This record gives sequence, structure tokens and C-alpha cells, in this order.
Amino acid sequence: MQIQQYKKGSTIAAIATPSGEGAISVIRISGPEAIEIGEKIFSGPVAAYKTHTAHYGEVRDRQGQALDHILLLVFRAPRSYTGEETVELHCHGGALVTKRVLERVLEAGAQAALPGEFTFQAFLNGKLDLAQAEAVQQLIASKSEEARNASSRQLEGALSKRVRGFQEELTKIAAILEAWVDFPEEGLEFATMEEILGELEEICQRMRRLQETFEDGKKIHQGLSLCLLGSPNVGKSSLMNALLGKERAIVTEIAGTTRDLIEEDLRLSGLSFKLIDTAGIRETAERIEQEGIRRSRIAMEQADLILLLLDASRPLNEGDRELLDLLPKEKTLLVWNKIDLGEPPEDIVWKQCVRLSAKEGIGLEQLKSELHRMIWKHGPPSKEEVILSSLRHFQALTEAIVFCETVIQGLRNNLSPEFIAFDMRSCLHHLASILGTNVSEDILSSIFSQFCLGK
Ligand SMILES: Nc1nc2c(ncn2[C@@H]2O[C@H](COP(=O)(O)OP(=O)(O)OP(=O)(O)O)[C@@H](O)[C@H]2O)c(=O)[nH]1
Ligand SMILES: [Mg+2]
Repeated sequence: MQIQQYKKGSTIAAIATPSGEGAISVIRISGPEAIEIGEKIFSGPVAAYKTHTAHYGEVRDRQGQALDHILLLVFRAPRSYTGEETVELHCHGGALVTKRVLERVLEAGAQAALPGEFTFQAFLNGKLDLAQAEAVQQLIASKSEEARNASSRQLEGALSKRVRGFQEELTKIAAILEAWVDFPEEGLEFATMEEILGELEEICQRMRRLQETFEDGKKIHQGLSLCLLGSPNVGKSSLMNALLGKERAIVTEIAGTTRDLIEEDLRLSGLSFKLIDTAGIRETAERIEQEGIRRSRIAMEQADLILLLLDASRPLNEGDRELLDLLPKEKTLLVWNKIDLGEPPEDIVWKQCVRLSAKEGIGLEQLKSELHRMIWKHGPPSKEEVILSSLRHFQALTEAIVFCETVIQGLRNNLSPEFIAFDMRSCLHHLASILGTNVSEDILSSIFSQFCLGK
């Protein structure tokens, strides 16, 4: 979808609730003619209603026949989500009823809204900046408590406020630099130069700290993949089932039971995980199993975290040792399984290690807390912290930092003021793009097209 398809200045309508049967469905109408359309289809005097009031009545077809008994809400511009005149119809939740009411609204003059079009109206009207608009969709798509919290903070404007803070401070410095361009012969006073450098260094440092939060942001918003790996029969599928709390994967005493990747969503300590069970890795001539093992190796490379399972009830075999050598230590947690049957050998040294029994459900809590420690090496972010969550913001901030550093270098090396002022403008330009003040239609299209219909 392209942003050009949005019908600027017209009145749009869509069903804002999910399809299917429910207690109520909400149809949203937004734009200059929303009130007029409300008048046409409703039994009461919509134009006379005060803003933020609710009214019970009938939606009527052209012949005056009642289509549904509804609650109509009025939000007069600019005090609405979109900043436009807005009418919401809360109808009975059947798919058919809702569809009929929407058809009536369209017949009365509204245009069918495209995905994200309401939020785009809000953005155009300055109700939300771009970072906040992006947070709307992120909030809706949140799969974990941490993601919900971070999106909600961004929607409230925490990130925007931080970015605006950088903008304000840098704009002051930019003004001094621009004046210098105009009157170069007067030069910059030594004291001013030192002050400017000091301030720039400090702002740059704060921007870098925000940039670093992107690592946490990715974990929070995209979740993490967690891959179970090991020789056949060590209990990978048993551990998957134990973590999920259901018999998802087939477990037997036969080595080579799992032959394909099995993926399931899992929520642990406020984060969302993709848990992947794999085929046990060993030398085999069996074709299906070979293919399964090939997939295990790919999953292993792509996983954010690996649980390497070893059987504590038997001595290590060659396959186990190969995996121990092969796996990247940083992202691998060593799991001694079947401790109900025996004690693990003591000569294996591994930084991150737990002992458990998948079958008896022993040690699962330790596994979870060890994972938590691996994920948040420096402790989890606090609820108040502003966390960068989108790649777009990360890239823009990175550019801004690079230009800020170039300005610092330029000042140190006595570069001509035009160049320095130019770099400063570029730095500000990239910061502004986070808030959406100067982004291209393509970028807007790619952001708003990810929205759901009716939002
Ligand atoms: N005693 C005991 N047996 C276990 C434990 N975990 C798994 N088992 C048994 O070990 C056997 C293999 O378990 P699976 O979970 O199928 O092992 P796997 O690693 O998925 O095996 P493949 O899919 O063949 O690679 C089964 O008989 C399980 O019941 C445990 O903690 N204690
Ligand atoms: Mg298995």
C-alpha cells in the first residue's frame, strides 16, 4: 500500500474491532463530514450532541428501517484520536450486522479507510509524531509484557521527548555555528569553542547511550529464538514439553525420534521466545534423519540462544564432545539432563550450566533464571528506561551520532565553519526523521501499511 492512496481531506470509515462474533463491534468514522454522516444514519440529532458524549438509538437504512440498536459516541475535532470530527458506532458484534452498518455508513458518504489511515490522520494533524504512531502498532502487536510496557512508554512520548531534548540542545549550538558562517572573520571565542565542544561531547555520549538500548529493544520486541540441541535421546523433546507444559513433541526411548524442527511460542519472564526442538545430531545413513540433522545445524547457527543437552546418566560420547567444541560458548547454556538417573561428570567446565530432569520436572526454575541471566547480562532494563525498538530509529540515531562526531572533529581540526555547520544540519535532519518531520512518502507508506484496518 502507498501513502498516496490515503484520501486526504475526506471522511473515512472502517470496522475497528476484529472480525467474527463478539459482544460489540465498533465502526469508526473520521473526517470533516463525520457528523453529517452520523445525522443521516442515526435516529437522534447527532449535530446537536456535545463532544465526548454517548447516545443510544437506531441506525436506519435509507427507507428509515432500523438496522441495529447502537451506542453512538461523538468526538468533536480536534479532541479525537485523529484530530478530525469523529463518530463511533458501537453495534451488536455479529459479523453480518456490522457489515450492514458499515455499508450504510459508506452509502451515506464515507470512504472505506485503508490500513493505518486513522493513525495517519492523527499524524498529519500533529496528534502523534511518527515515533508515537509506530508505537501504536507495536503496542497492538506486543507479544510479551516487556514489549507492551516499552511500546506504551513510546506511545506516551518518552522516546520523542528524549529526541526533542537532543534537538533543542543541538539547535542552540547550530545557531552559534550558523552565525560563525555569516561572520567568519569574528571567529569563535576560545571559551565558546571549549564550551561547545564540551556540550557536544556530552550530548553525543547521551545519544550513544540511547543507541545502545537497541540491543535490549530487539530482545523485547522481536523476542528470542531458543534452540534445543544435542545427541539423540538426551531428552530435548522431553525438555520442550516440560517448558511448554504440554505434550507437544513425540518422546520415545528410540534414538532419532525427532526428525524435523518443531517450533512453539513460549513466554518466559516477560519475554517471548520461539522454542525450537531439533533432530538429535549424529552420523547416520538414514535420509530423512540426515535432512533433519541438516536443519538442526541451520537452526543452531541462527538461534539467539542454545540449550545444549547432555545425558548425565551416561558418559559423554564422541558426538557430545564435538558439539561441546563446536558451539559458541557465549550463547550456549549447557544442560545436564536426567539427573534423576545419575550425576554429571565433573571434568566439563562451562561458564553457564544447569542440572535438571526434564522427565521429573526438576531444575526448570534454575534453567529459567540462568536464561534470564544470559539474556540480561547487565541486568534487565528498568521500566522507566527509554528503549530504542525500531531499526529505523536506530539507523537515524546512528547517522545523527556520526554527524555529531564529525562536527566535533571539524571543530578540533579548525575546519571551515561552512562544513561544520553543514554537518550539524545533517545531524539535526536525522534526529528529526525519528519524529517524522522530514521523512519521505516511501518511509511513511512502509510504516503505515503495517497497521491493521481501522487503526
Ligand atoms: N529418567 C529420565 N529419562 C528421561 C529424561 N528426559 C528424557 N528421558 C527419556 O529419554 C528418552 C528420550 O527422550 P526424548 O525427549 O525423546 O529425547 P530427544 O533428545 O528428543 O531424542 P531424539 O528426538 O531422538 O533426538 C525418553 O525415553 C525419555 O522418557 C529425564 O530427565 N530422566
Ligand atoms: Mg526429540
